[in-house]
Amino acid sequence: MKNSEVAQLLDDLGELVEANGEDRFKVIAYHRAATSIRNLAEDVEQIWREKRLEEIKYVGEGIAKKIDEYLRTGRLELLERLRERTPAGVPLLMKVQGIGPRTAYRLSHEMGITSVDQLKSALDSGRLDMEFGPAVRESFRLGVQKLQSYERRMLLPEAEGAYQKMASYFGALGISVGMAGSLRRGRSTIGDLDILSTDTRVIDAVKGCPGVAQVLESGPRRASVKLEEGTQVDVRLFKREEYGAALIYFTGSKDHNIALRNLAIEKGWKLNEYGMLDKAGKRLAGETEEEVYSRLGMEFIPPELRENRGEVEAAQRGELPHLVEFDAIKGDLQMHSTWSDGSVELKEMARAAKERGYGYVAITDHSQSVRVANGLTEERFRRQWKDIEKLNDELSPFRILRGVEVEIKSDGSLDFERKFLDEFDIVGASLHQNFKQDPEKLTDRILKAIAHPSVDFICHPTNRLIGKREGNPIDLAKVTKAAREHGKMLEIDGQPKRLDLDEVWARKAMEEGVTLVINSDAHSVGELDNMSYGVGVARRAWLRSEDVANTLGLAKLLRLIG
Ligand code: DGT
Ligand code: CA
Ligand code: CA
Ligand code: ZN
Repeated sequence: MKNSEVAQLLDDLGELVEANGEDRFKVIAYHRAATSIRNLAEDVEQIWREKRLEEIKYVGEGIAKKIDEYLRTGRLELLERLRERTPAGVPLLMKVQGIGPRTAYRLSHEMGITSVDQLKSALDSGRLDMEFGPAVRESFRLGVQKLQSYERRMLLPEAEGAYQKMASYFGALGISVGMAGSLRRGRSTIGDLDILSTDTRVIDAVKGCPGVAQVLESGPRRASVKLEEGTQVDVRLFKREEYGAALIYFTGSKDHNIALRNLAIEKGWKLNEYGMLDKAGKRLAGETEEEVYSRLGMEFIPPELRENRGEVEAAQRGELPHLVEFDAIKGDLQMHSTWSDGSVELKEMARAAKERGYGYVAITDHSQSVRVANGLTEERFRRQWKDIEKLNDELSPFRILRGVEVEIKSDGSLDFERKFLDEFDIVGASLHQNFKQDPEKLTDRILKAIAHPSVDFICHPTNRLIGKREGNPIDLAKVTKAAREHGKMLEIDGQPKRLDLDEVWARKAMEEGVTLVINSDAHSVGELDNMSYGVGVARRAWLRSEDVANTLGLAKLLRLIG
């Protein structure tokens, strides 16, 4: 069936006609015919053979002629001519809300702006100030922002889900594949997926994978496809003896690769995605990653550490840390229930956590001033504690700790008096409100909370929301120093949109001697799985079990938080 191909052709035509500032009605006519053909049940090629094209809704004589030309010759002259005479970037610029063909033409032809990025920097640099009024520039800016937020990088669950779907499709065909790229390194955001295989069938198979919308590129040893959601997937085929070297290369990061390649060069060798060879071209290693690292004279480097942040040197000295593992986690110290803004009842959260093999959890519902999250008053907490007590009898030796995510108020004081706070088993403090304050004030609020004797840890310290909001501009160096001095913990919040502290600051905190705690911050049973994302950050931060409080058994943990 060529229906979608022909529809795409007409859409492209419409876009280019519009870019050339032609009759609005023509543009609409092309797009309308495209939609009509895309939705046809019958094969458009069959209809064409029977010379019935004009019977298709919205297809008149002119459009029928164009479809005929394309199906006969495989080309459309008008389209090619329009492509040639349309200045570069015009169709792209027209994707920005508020920019029509005339403006796009002007931006491109007169000002040499041919991409959305260039438009953005022209706006920022003031280059357009003489050309467009402030209201128009503002509307451009909003349009660019909106467009770029669609082109964002993926968060981990989306990327993992897409990968799992493809891996199980390949699995069902008996094709084994391996994950590479930023997803294997566990980065907090993922640009595209990278998949490797030694099975020659993989290149053809990926084109037929459910969810693939478009084949971007295809050759004997590589294919790039686009999924319906817009995600790009790069698939590459290697020989068995190359696979380890290929896995290292495509796992990256680029900086890590460069460091390895330079080491090989120092030894007079050559390292690339096909293997490691000596001067004479003799193969030294390549089938497995272990082989390559060991031939280079170093320990195997876990993918999470491959960022060229000292891991190569540490591996040469044999001094890589033994990274914390998911199985070492014994409990989860931040989660919410229907008492505040969670979507699941306390007893269900606790049972689900117990089923996951944890020995303890803390229920940390919000405190009273967080009204949007249905924060609890002292009186409601006391009622919640009765529930907790009953459940603890039922679930013993599993233990639910009385916890709270207490709000740090604008002046740095906490939402409850110390006397009441001391009745909780564990207190996490966080800041959800009023972060328009200046950086010193914000930092001060956190420092006060750290110094408060009832507080055990700071929840999601910077309060960033990936892709939406930068972290608060607090002085993290001061915060980690204070945490060490007061013996307080800092959290790695495992929510995929938070991952806060991030790996860089979690590592600095650890190096300062601060203990970290990894929590799910779950608001539903499924979100208890956020723990694994938090562990990923911890590993990227070089943390070992002994750096993480909730790898301790209950008795030791209680001693730690005293
Ligand atoms: P992403 O997709 O933006 O989240 O990040 P990555 O790390 O998955 O990057 P990607 O997909 O562009 O490329 C996959 C890996 O391939 C990358 O981590 C390292 C390797 N690679 C790509 N381009 C280069 C390059 O120019 N030089 C070297 N040495 N390695 C490269
Ligand atoms: Ca990638
Ligand atoms: Ca890629
Ligand atoms: Zn919170």
